[in-house]
Amino acid sequence: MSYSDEPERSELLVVRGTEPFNAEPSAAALVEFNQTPESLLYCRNHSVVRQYPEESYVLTVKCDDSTVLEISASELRAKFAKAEVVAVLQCAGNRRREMGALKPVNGVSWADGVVGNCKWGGVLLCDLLKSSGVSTNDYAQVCFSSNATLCEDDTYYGASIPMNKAMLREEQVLLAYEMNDEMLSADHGGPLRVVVPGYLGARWVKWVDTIILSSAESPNYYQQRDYKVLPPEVDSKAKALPLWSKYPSMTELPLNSVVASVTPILSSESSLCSIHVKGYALPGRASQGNVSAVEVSLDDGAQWIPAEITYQEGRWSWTLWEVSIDDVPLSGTVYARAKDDKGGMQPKEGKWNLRGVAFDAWVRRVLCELNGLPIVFVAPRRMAIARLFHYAFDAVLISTVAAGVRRSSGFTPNSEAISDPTIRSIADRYLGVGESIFDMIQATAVNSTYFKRDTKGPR
Ligand SMILES: Nc1nc2c(c(=O)[nH]1)N[C@H]1C(S)=C(S)[C@@H](COP(=O)(O)O)O[C@H]1N2
Ligand SMILES: [Mo]
Repeated sequence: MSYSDEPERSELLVVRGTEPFNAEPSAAALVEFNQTPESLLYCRNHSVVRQYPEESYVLTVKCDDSTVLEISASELRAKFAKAEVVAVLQCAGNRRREMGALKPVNGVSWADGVVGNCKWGGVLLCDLLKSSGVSTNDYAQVCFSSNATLCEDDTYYGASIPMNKAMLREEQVLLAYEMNDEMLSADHGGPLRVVVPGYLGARWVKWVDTIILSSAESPNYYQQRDYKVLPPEVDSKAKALPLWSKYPSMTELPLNSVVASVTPILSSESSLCSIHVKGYALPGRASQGNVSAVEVSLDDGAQWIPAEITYQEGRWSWTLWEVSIDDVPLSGTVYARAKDDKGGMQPKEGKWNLRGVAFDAWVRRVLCELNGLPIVFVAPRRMAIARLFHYAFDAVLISTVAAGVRRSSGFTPNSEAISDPTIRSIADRYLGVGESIFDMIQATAVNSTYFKRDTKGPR
């Protein structure tokens, strides 16, 4: 496998590995968009990524070993009605880093950005299978493979889903060729990928070239030996080895929510501040319905404040939420938890497992640095933009007016002008008198194309 021919990637992603390419955006940036733009959609690969031309790309449908249909990707697009679905794609390893903090786990050290809510367009798998004339009732599983390249752990990438999921129209399982109204890019599986609303990303096979109807699940490594929740006592690869076959392959991920950003609004008169908290929530099992409420707590779960749900689009989308809270101390911890339609609730503790998958504990996020997060001073007029391109890592944004930083020459902060001693010490520590705020933002936002492009500073 040679990684010399990979596509260009968005600078808004934090790279967790280059061979294969694995990268995620900050959750703070993600929640600024109802539908995730491609520049903020994570990339998760077990192999090289290549561009395959649509015209010569052939999809083969087989029943066990015998081929029943061969159709090119462009023919597929021309012949069948287009179906569209807004569905959240999530890697099972989302929040693995938090689980790994309980006890080390195996896998890419993902934070909470391996998730994205996109509009997918393509052919319903049930339409294709019906038109092929095969007797789908005779098979229990639909297996997908991408034989295009070798993978890290197998000679191809494969996954499978139960036939009843595939054949129910309302489950909207797609062979997608579009994402967000554009042709699917190579990074996200173009010309053809599987979209399985409600299932973990690992089943959304990219560059799919073969569909096999079978009585058994896909024999592929990623279906049989990975993406399974093993019990907590299995804490080494050696212990896991004889057990993989005894545990079910993952399908749906649990009800979840994440605090994506906390923006404090400070006042020079008070030692308290207001905070604006934003995040996303994800539905759990389809039988439990969708996310019905999200609540946040500032006192370790004693009291809960309801958040406002600002976006939810149908059964398969994520939920965005936000809440403003006044008179809170300058440092502290924000927790969030989600509830579903059937009264289910996100658990306080998440269960540890060796592969670090399906972590669903109440999420916490520290309020202001003051404890560990960098502080960035932002001109009020730039606040919206700063939030939009919230750096590809966590930072606390403080409005320069709220912080008492005045404009002296240009945007050079004058720490003398800062009345609040805490804020002044932060300003001294992070800015240094004489350094312009914008240079500071640029230095901090190393991964932000926006800040890189505009070098002139605020006007
Ligand atoms: N062919 C192929 N399909 C694949 C993978 C892969 O490595 N190869 N990774 C899977 C995993 S684990 C996830 S989470 C999603 C990621 O999709 P994305 O890269 O478009 O975000 O694709 C899935 N489909
Ligand atoms: Mo994944």
